[in-house]
This record gives sequence, C-alpha cells and structure tokens, in this order.
Amino acid sequence: MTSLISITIPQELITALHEAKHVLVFTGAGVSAESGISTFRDPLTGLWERFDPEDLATANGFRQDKALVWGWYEWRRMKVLKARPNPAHRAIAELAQHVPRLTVVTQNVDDLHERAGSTDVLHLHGSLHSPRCFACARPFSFPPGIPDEPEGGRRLCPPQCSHCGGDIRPGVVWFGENLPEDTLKQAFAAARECDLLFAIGTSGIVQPAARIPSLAKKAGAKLVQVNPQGTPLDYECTWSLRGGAGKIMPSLVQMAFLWS
Ligand code: BJW
Ligand code: ZN
Repeated sequence: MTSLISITIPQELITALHEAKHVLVFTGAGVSAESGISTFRDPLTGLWERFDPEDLATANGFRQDKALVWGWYEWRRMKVLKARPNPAHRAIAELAQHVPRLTVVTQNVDDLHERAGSTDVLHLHGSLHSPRCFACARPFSFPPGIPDEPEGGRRLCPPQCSHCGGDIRPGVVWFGENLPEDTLKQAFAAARECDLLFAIGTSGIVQPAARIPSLAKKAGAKLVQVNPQGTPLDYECTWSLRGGAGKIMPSLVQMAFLWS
C-alpha cells in the first residue's frame, strides 16, 4: 500500500463498505492511466484524440488496412507489457481480501488487474494478449518477449493462422461487435447481485457495458464513482469521489480496513 494521503472519504461510504456482501468494481481506462496507459477520450492525451476509431477499432478498418491496425495494437501491447500495476489496481486486489465477495468487471484490454493480484477478472472488451484468427477464430500465441514498436505503431503485417492461413487479429472487441456473451452475462448478473458498485475511471458511455451501473442501481446497490472528471454517472452515484484512482482507492482501503 502507498503512504497515507489526506483525501476526504465520507464515513457513510466506509460504513457501506463494511456492510457490503458483494462489491462490484467496474473499471475503465482511467484505472490504468497512472500506469502510463492512455485513456480513449481524455482531451489531449486520449487515443481517440490522435487516432481514428473507424480506422483502428472496427472490423472494417482491419479489412481495409490490416498492417495499420496490427502495428497499432502491437504498439499498445508493447506499452502494456512495459507498464506496471499502479496503486489503484493494487488497492482493488487488497479490497477483495476484506469483503465477503468482490467481482472485478473491466472494459480494459490490459492485464494490470491480474498482475496486481485480482482474480477471475471479467474482461468485457477482450484482451490485447489473446489474439485469434480473423477467419477461423482459433487462438494464436505470441512469441515470447516484448515487441519494440515506435510511438503510435508502424505498419506491420499480422501473422498467419497455422490452421487455415488466415490473418491474425487482435483479441479485443471492436465497435459493432458483440461482447463475449458469457462474460457479459456474468457481469450483468454481478450487477444485479451486488450491494455496492465502484465505477472507476470510465466515461460510462460505451454500450452495453455502460448499463452495468444502472442495472446495479435498479437492483438496489449504492454506486460510488472515482474519477477526476464529471461523467453521466454523476447523476446516478451515491458518492462521487473526484480525483485519480491511484490516490483515492488506496486511501479508501486504508481508512476502511487497515486503520481499525
Ligand atoms: C481517470 C484517471 C485517473 C483519467 N483515475 N479516472 C449510438 C448510441 C448508443 C450506442 C451506440 C451508438 N452507436 C454505436 C453504438 C454501440 C457502440 C457504442 O456504445 N458506442 C458509443 C461510443 C456511443 N458499442 C459497440 O459497438 C459495442 N458493441 C455492440 O454494441 O454490439 C452490438 C452491435 C452490433 C452491431 C452493430 C452495432 C452494435 C462494442 C464496444 C466495443 C468498445 N471497444 C473499445 C475499444 C476496445 C479495443 C481497444 O482497446 O482498442 O473499448 S472503445 C473504448 O471505449 C474501449 C474502452 O473499453 C471503451 C470505454 O472507454 P473507457 O474505459 O470508459 O475510457 P474513456 O477514455 O472513455 O474514459 C476514461 C475515464 O477515465 C474518463 O472519464 C477520465 O476522466 C477518467 N480518468 N484519468 C480515474 N487517474
Ligand atoms: Zn484460422
């Protein structure tokens, strides 16, 4: 855990955390921002400020220019392989040790939650580390090591499937594609069952993942948002904690469980 930081956490939230039977932690790109991984929509630094999602994050974009898309994802995979979990990822893993049940549902395609010690993480938008064949969907294994890609990526032909010769695609969910059915079902079930939901570092606008906080609220859960900026979730949250997740989450866990 990091050193003690003075952040105001409402006592009612600490009480809700002590009483919670099932905590759902719903994360987005902002939880990895302090590990040096870019978010998508932050002004100036977000990926969609510099890159066009139509070209890079759709199946059509891949069909039109496979080398552009593959090279971009290899650059992003390299960034993640070089990154380390930050205090927010570690505090979430720690929190799981103190509550009866905790489910992590992430929209992120990195593995920083797992590397911080969280288990059974539900990845709604797939993973940079699980590529598969674009034609026959068989999984592909990356060779060991960290690719060395220039900033923004370079054109790079995707590898070929050893079974059918098809092109290998990134294992992420692009716009217009369905989310992994079983994972989505489990995430929606957790939303209906939890009594406290943390929405951490997400703009909360990409569907169907964005339904998760409101599903939880409708089922009676209290919602907490951790984000330096306002989002549409502000209107649904019981508590909105403004600031970076890497400061707020460790403080919260310390106050709730490590000081008593
Ligand atoms: C911090 C911080 C710190 C910063 N601490 N916080 C019109 C209306 C409604 C829906 C649609 C529509 N048009 C199209 C759709 C559907 C579409 C959609 O929702 N689009 C919206 C943009 C409108 N959804 C889909 O297409 C989904 N599929 C689907 O619906 O299938 C059915 C269908 C079939 C056929 C046709 C149409 C539909 C699939 C969505 C897949 C999303 N994929 C991406 C890319 C993944 C691969 C990759 O990584 O490249 O997933 S897009 C991108 O957004 C990525 C993220 O997971 C996702 C969510 O973003 P996230 O995590 O919230 O990041 P940001 O950047 O938005 O926010 C970061 C936040 O962190 C900010 O609030 C910061 O303030 C905060 N922050 N620093 C805490 N230190
Ligand atoms: Zn194949």
